[in-house]
Amino acid sequence: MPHRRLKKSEPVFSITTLPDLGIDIKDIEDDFKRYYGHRLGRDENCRSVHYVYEALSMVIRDRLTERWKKTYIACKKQDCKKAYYLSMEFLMGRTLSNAMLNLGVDDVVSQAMYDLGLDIEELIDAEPDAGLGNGGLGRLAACFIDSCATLQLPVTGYGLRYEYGMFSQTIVNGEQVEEPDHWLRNGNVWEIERLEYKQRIKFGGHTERHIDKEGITRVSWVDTHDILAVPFDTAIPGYQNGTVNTLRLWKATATEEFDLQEFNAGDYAESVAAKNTAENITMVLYPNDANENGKALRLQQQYLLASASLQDVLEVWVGRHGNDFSNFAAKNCFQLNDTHPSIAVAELMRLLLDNHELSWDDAWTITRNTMAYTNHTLLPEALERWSVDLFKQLLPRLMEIIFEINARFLAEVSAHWPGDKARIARMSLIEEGDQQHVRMAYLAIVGSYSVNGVAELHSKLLQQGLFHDFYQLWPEKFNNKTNGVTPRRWLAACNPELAELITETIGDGWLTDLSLLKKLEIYVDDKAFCKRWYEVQQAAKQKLIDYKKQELGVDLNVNALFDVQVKRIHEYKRQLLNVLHVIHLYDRIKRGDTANWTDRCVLIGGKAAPGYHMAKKIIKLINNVSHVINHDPEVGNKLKLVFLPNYRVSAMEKICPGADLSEQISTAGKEASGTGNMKFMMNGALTIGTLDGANIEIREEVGDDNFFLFGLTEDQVENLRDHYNPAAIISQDEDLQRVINLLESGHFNQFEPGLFDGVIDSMKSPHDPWVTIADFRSFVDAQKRVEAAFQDKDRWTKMSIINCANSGKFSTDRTIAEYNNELWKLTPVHVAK
Ligand code: 26Q
Repeated sequence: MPHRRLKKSEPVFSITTLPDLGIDIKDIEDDFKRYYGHRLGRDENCRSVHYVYEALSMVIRDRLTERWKKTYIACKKQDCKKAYYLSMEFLMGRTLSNAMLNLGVDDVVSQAMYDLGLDIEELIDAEPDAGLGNGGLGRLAACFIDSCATLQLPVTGYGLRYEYGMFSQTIVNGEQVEEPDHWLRNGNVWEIERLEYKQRIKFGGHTERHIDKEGITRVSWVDTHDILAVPFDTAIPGYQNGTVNTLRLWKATATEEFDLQEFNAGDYAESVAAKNTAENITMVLYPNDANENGKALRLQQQYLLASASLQDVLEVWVGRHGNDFSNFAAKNCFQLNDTHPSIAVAELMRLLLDNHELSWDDAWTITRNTMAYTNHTLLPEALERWSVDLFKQLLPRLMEIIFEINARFLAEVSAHWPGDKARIARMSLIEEGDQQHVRMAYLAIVGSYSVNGVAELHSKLLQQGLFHDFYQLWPEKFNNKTNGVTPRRWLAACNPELAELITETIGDGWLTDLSLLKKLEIYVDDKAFCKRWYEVQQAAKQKLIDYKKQELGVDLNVNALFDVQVKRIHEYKRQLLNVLHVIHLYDRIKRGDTANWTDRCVLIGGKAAPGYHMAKKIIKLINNVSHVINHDPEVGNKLKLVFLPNYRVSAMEKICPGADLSEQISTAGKEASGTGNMKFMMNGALTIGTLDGANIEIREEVGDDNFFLFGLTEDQVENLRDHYNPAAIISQDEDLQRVINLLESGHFNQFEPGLFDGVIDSMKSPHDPWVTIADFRSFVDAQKRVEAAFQDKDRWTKMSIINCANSGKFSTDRTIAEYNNELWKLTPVHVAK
């Protein structure tokens, strides 16, 4: 019985009255030595940076922990409403430097380490990324919980503790090779395991019905194969405000009887294997940033997250209010990060009906008043659907509940549109066909009080397109919440030199009110300020160059235009359009068309989903083109193309301060928002972009003069579809023709004939959904405007300042304030500092 309750009902000690830990240099140094020497048993002869990192992290963690307790107590006292952010991904990156910044001890700790002969930068770099996410959606969750803590909102993040995060990418012969990311290999000092809060999760079995004392039919879900979900908590500090919230990640383990059953039957090895099967559930993050349909393990992951988190919340509720749920919806709400945790709608119904014996109507009212759904994609093929057969097998009780939700919902649709059979079929939670499927987005819409997109255009297109029927039925549910990024990590921590210049100029209020950056605008005509801005930008570029030189052995020219596209590799994001432009520049150099040339370094980075063949071919193409260009002496410093391997959060922290130009070139109407665009803008890069996602709002903020716009609009793309003729466009554009000829001639794959045929054909097809060829000319023209602006250093610097100054809207503090004011309605909980 490892977690039996203490016999004494009241402990005779209290840890809340402990004196606070000091944060002076001496306190930090002493604690560091104690951890390093006593706890870790290392001395000054140990050459491993890891233990130094670990000892320092424990020093910082202790200081977070005491604030964490205080926040918990303050929240409990107020009995306030709470929100829960349910997400299959939290792409946290590194913790140490962020924790130091938010605690306000970064300077003191740097000095303490310096005094001990240690370099803080090296320690920060020793930490592995917590890569528990694919890209935008996962990083957004991480920025959100940072802002919630900074705004002192009582919000808990719930997710999964994957043993293996996003794979690590290496490039071998130009191709992506994936390696598993065993990020926990050296332990994780930031997490605390809380076995006392484990939850039991059911799978399989069947349901049985019986009539209870009051004559009501009750359902039992029996003969299930249960597993345990064990929470691991991480402290999420707000920015220098005493608040520390919680990120709770679940790990799957076997139940004790799981082992015993098999063991009693004499099958020891089987029982150990069974334990493994249970632990497999949270073993690995699915590395697709679009849907990979139908994998049973993924559904098990989703259910584990939903069920464990809801049981956790309900347990606390029942502990305080018994089975009185009348106030539950007023005190709790769940924000669903895409449809991935949307099984929570059915699971909350199950828990309220079967475990807490509420009536259907009461349970449904509570569910619909507590769940809110955020959509992150417009691609219809990326909407999650689960086969009804699989659902019945794994989660029979949940399938029954979904059928019941659907029956009642379709009755409502029928009443609204009598006789409209087609609409009923369109809106049903169950898609008919060879095989029935559950449409998870529809479950999320029907079961929640809010549906939001993540940028203005995206939210509008959801209402007019993908979810139009639902919008007609419930227009009041639909809303927009434009994404953001946290300025602490994405400006203060990653670009301390720029942050310092900003603070010296306008004060430090911008850290918690990013709209104050606007004050920088009055300095665009101040020569001294502009000079310093330019110098800081150049220094950031040099830092990036040094880092890449050390990592890749390439040497880049600090005076070249740093043109950067880092994001997942996807056809709709059009890394191919970028490559076409690079080949065009190369062709110009080879033709001698280099009058008035602007030197350029094009940096492209990103991971391809392991099963996405086209994306992998695009990586190979980038690397092959890079090889030809970078080894051509005639090209020299005029043009470089570099693929940045293993793009991840900690890489972006080094890349975004050193970028001049941010490439946001998705086909209009396809990128829901984009958030990399915001990080670049905040750090003073200029954007070349289409009218897509949040680009539109970025352009609105900076003004047309400070944004390089190109490409078809979303309507134009849609109108082009039935008469798109890329062959005609190519034949009428000599530059483009030459680019395609170079590709087709095998110039970039001389020893690998035919390698890129699929890629070239996809662009030349009249059915190319991403209409890459259609935007080529406009893209090249926009790039010429970029060059003209870049050649005028003063003009470029002004534009850079204006971009940073107008990035205030794109703080997640603003985004979260909107979620809170319009959807969650939480009261901030002030914690004594
Ligand atoms: C689903 C089912 C099975 C396996 C994987 C998945 C899966 C996993 C991750 C599907 C989608 C994702 C991630 C999507 C994502 O990151 N979307 C991005 O979200 C950002 C934050 O809102 C937006 O800025 C981007 O535009 C959007 O592409």
